[in-house]
Amino acid sequence: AANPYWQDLLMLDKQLSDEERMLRDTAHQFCQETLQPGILQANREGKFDPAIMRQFGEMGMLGSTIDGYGCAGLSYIGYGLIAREVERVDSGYRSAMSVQSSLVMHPINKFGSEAQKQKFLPGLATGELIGCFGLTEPDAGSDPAGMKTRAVKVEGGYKLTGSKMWITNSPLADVMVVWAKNTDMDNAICGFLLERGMSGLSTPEIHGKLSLKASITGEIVMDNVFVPEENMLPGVSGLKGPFSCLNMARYGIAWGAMGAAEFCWHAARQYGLERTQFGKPLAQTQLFQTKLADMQTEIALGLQAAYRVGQLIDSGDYDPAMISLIKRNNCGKALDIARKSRDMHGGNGIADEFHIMRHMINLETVNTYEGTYDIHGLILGRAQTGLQAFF
Ligand code: TGC
Ligand code: FAD
Repeated sequence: AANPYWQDLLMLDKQLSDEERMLRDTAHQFCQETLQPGILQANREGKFDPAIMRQFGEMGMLGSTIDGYGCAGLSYIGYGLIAREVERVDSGYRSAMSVQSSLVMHPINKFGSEAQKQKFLPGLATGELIGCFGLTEPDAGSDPAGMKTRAVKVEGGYKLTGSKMWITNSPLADVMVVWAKNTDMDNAICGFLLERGMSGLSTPEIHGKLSLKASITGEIVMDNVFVPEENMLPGVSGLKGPFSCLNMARYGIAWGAMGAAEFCWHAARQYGLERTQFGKPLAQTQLFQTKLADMQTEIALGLQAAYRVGQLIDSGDYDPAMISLIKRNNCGKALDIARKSRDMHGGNGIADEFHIMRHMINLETVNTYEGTYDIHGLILGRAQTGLQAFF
């Protein structure tokens, strides 16, 4: 008989508190009952239903680490456990949840004025408002310092001109956290809260994506958009503004990628138990078993690492390099696991009903956004040698 702990040999379950286990189980049930049944069709049609944001809101899954303003005030371990369950269904749904939480609500909460918090956080927490985060540009991806978007001081505010590319949820967003060089502050990068309806602002959808199809992605095009002074984030300037948001989102991705990987691992195991070739179950062959062992190992280690970083974030002792370590490792390993699982499913592996190839293709994006695999390697390289090799 199989070891009863095969899914959790390092017993992460026992490291969690009763509340954390309950949170995980509630998130699991919601994701499996509410999100999983519709994902096949959503992915086929390339559609993101904004009602999902309101469902996340009802479940307390938006801005869940924030205290007050209608948010749940969870620990970062709790946030990670949620991300893992959402991404077990689809990386695009986890994207929607983590952009809203870590890249929109977190900067407003951390760097915003009280008036900005009151105005935006409660609506973002319920999902009535949808937010997005504009850092990347057509000519500035891995190197956001090269951004061209400018904020020029005018009476009562700023005029923003430029364009942001590959922005999750921008076509649906009511509020957009946009990072721009402030010409009034020696071109320091500042954050601005743009609102739909501002003159000169448009958010065209990007079509033709083969990955993350159940997530909507677009541009933010700004042609002299007037942004009132009170919509500038007062609490930060410089690249540490956007990067400190990315720390939180990247941390959630490290958990989320393990959720997608677990789906692919469990499916491969089940498929191997049920599928017979050459007179015996595939799961009884040596090649199949060592592949399953590799999956089990990387997932158990990846979850432990994410848990450890969560503890350090919760105790205030974290360093961004440790987040690069788990974002890079867990995304890269999840992608490898999904590719292996695809192979182990044979021809069925390419059928969308089996969900494996969707996860695999999604993980290509997850391995690229929020700092590519290689960029996080360079961050880790710099952190141990003191030498930067970016340029
Ligand atoms: P560098 O000189 O390293 O730093 C500039 C300033 O920023 C500070 N800093 C950080 N602060 C907090 N957390 C971090 N992780 C930080 N990293 C750097 C740093 O201390 C410095 O502060 P100060 O006060 O001295 O000025 O800047 P660099 O230009 O050399 O950076 C290089 C590099 C490669 C590390 C950086 O550019 C990078 O991380 N590039 C990757 C870009 C990226 O991740 N883009 C993500 C876009 S958003 C997205 O993908 C959302 S997908 C959402 C979804 O759907 O889930
Ligand atoms: P590039 O930076 O051009 O990199 C191309 C290749 O070159 C990569 O392999 C990279 O690792 C490599 N490379 C780059 N520099 C170096 C170097 N110095 N040394 C060695 N190799 C190097 N951005 C946002 O701001 N908000 C969002 O909501 C958002 N959502 C996204 C959603 C999707 C579906 C996708 C695909 C992207 C999203 N992004 C978002 C953008 C994402 O963060 C960028 O795509 C990512 O940071 C990489 O930038 P790039 O695409 O310009 O690639």
